[in-house]
Amino acid sequence: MLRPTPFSSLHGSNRSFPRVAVTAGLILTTASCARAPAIFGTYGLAADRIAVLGWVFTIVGCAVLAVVSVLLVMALTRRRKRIAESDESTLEYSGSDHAVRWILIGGIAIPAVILFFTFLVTLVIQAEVSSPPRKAVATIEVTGHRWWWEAKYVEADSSETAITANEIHVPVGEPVRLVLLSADVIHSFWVPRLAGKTDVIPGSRNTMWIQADKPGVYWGECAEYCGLQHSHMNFTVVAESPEAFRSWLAIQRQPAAVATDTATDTLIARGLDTFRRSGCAACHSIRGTDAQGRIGPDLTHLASRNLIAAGTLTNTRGNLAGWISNAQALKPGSGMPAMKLSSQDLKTLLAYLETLK
Ligand code: HEC
Ligand SMILES: [Cu+2]
Repeated sequence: MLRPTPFSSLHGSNRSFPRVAVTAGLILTTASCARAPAIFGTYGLAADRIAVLGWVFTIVGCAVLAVVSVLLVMALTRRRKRIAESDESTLEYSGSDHAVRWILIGGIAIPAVILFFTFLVTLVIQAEVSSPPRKAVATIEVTGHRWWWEAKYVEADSSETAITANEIHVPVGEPVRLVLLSADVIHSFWVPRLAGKTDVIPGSRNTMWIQADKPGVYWGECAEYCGLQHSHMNFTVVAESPEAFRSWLAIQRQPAAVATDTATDTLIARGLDTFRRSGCAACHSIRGTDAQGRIGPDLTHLASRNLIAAGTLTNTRGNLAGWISNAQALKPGSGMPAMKLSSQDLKTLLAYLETLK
């Protein structure tokens, strides 16, 4: 009888290894199909040009790989010529002459031409995307925080400034200038379908521009690892008609709908009171009230946003309740502490927050 060796289990797993590898490979490839590769489906001038650059490099790279592979196969399979004793010296001489020519042309001249060509294409496209085709219609100061984005619409009159978080509205078909600032570490601002990445560096003001050619909601993310919740540092760019954009901006400039003493509904008035008593104002601002905190997102128009916590949750009553009660369970390490509120306080708070349209 064959006794199982200590390695029998290993043999078993070895045999199933190809199956595991194929399954894992399939899962990975189908997972990547869930969303079309964003950099090739572009909706903005800058991203278009970058996609062209991507294609040029892909095609040139594939062509070089194909030619080199064919040469390699030829070199491996070619049979060596037998060198006759008598004219060994002459053959050797012509052989090395041949080799030198291969090195000069194939190893230096052709690569130099290819590299020069790709360098030129890069320079041209870099120049094209460095500035917008027209004067930007708005300037937005975007500040990266661990782990969310603040967007401030810069106006000549600072009382007109609108501040929001993680949802940047822009007019469709118009270039918008972005000034990128960081409150802590290096982040990177990236909306793959609209433009290339730009790093967000503490102490410096990097600028870029974006333009969306079609109305829609474009997904953006932080593209520079910045700590525990880096993968939950997302945002959206909402491109809408210039009229819709202007009316959105007009609302965002306004102070909160229900300010300090105008709350007539008792539930809502008690909610604002809960907000004050619970220490939320230490970190959050609600313009039009005495809440002036600057650590977390401005909540003046919280109810107008589709997502909260930098794209982590949809903005529903249930998610808001869960977020406020235990943000640390939903986004561990985030700057928002778990707030222990009584169910009555939470109810009034939610009623108030829902008025912040
Ligand atoms: C110590 C500071 C701090 C306190 C206190 C605090 N928050 Fe926050 N809050 C934050 C930070 C930071 C974020 C951003 C978290 C993230 O997305 O990573 C946040 C996010 C939020 C958001 C999501 C906003 C958005 O648009 O994504 C809501 C809503 C919110 N807080 C409500 C409250 C309420 C209500 C209270 C009081 C019961 C409160 N917070 C107390 C720091 C604080
Ligand atoms: Cu980041």
